Amino acid sequence: MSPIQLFDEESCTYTYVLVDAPSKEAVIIDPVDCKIERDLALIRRDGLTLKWIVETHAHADHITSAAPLAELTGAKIAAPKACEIGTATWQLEDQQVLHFGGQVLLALSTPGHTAGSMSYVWAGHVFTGDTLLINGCGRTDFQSGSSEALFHSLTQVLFKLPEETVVWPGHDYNGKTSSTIAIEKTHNPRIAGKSLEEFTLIMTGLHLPKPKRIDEALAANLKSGLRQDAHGLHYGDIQSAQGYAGDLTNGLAWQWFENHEALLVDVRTQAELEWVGFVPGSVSIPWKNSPSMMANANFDVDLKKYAGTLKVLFLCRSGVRSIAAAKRATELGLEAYNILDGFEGEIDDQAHRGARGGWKASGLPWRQN
Ligand SMILES: N[C@@H](CCC(=O)N[C@@H](CS)C(=O)NCC(=O)O)C(=O)O
Ligand SMILES: [Fe+2]
Repeated sequence: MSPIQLFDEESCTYTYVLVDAPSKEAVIIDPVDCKIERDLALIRRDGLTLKWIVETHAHADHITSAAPLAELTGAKIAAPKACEIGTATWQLEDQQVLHFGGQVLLALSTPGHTAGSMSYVWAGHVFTGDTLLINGCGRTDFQSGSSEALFHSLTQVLFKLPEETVVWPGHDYNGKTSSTIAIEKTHNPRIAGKSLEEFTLIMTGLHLPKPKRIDEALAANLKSGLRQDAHGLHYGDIQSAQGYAGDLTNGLAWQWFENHEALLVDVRTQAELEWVGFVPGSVSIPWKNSPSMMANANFDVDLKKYAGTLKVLFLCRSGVRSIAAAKRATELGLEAYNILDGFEGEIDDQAHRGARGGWKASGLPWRQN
C-alpha cells in the first residue's frame, strides 16, 4: 500500500491521499486551497469516501482547503490540538488513532517547526509535515518554533521508527518525493550525527526570508481555510432575499444539486455555455435582461415544466441575470434561489484570491464542450 502523492507547485506542498482499498474510505493530509478541484476530481474518479481531512500543523505559506473540502465531501477535519485550529472536529493528541475502512493512522506529536506539529504513521509510511524534510527539516524561527523541541522530535520520535519506514514530507523545494528513516538518520545534513548545540547553530544560521503569505495564511488556517466572501457569507451559507427564496453560495448550491435536492438552471446564452463552460447536469434556460417580457417568453414555457418538483437554483455569469430569473421563477410559483457570484464571478479580483471568483474558481465541477 502506498499513498497517493500530490504536489502544489506554488508552495511546493505535498498533499497525500491514503485509501483503504476494500471500503474505498480515504484520508487526505494537508490539502491546499487552490488544488481543491484536482482533489475533488480524484475523489470522484476513484469513487472514494473521504472520512478525514488531516492537518500536520497550521501552515504559514499556503491556505488549507480543509473547510470547503469538508463541506463538499462530508469528511471531518482532524488537527493537532496544540495548533488551536478551532474548526477541527477532532483535536488530536499524541498517540491517538484515526480509522478509515480497516486502516489506522497514528498521530505522533512532533513539535519544533511549530509547537503543535504532528506526524502521522500509516502502514510503514510516515507523513512528517514540516518536522522532517528530505535532506532538511522545518524552520524554527517563527510560529512557536523551537530548535530544541525539533531536535528531540527528530532524534527521539521519528528516528525511533523502523528504519525502512518511508518518509513523506510536507514540502520539497528540490524535486525530491520520498525518503526513508534510515537515509535521513544517516545523511540528513542538518541532523545526522549532530549534537543539539550543532543543530541549534545550523537552525539559527538559516536566515530564511519570511513566507510571503504568512499573515493571510495563518489567519485562514486557524479556521481551516474558512473565509468570508465579499457578501460576508461563509462557504455554504444561505441568506434571505426580496422576491425569491434566497441567495446561496455556490458550495451549498453544489451540495443540493449533487444530493438531487435541487434543479440547477443556467440562464446564460448558448454561446456563453460553449465558450466559457458549464456545470454538467445543469439545465439551460437562457434569460435575457431585457425590458420586454416577450424576450423571455421561452423562459416561462421551459421553466414551467419543472414547477412543483424541486428547488430551482439559478446560475449566470456573475450573479445579476440569475436574480432576475429567480424573481420571475418565484412569480411562476417555483421555489427559486440565486447562486451568488455566478459561473465566473468578479474576474481579476486579486485581493480576494478567488473568494469572489464564482463557480469555476471555487473548484466545483464544470466542463467545456
Ligand atoms: N519561500 C516560501 C517559504 C518557505 C518556507 O519557509 N518553508 C517552511 C515550511 S512552511 C520551512 O520550514 N522551510 C524549511 C527550509 O526551507 O529549510 C514562501 O514564501 O512561502
Ligand atoms: Fe510549515
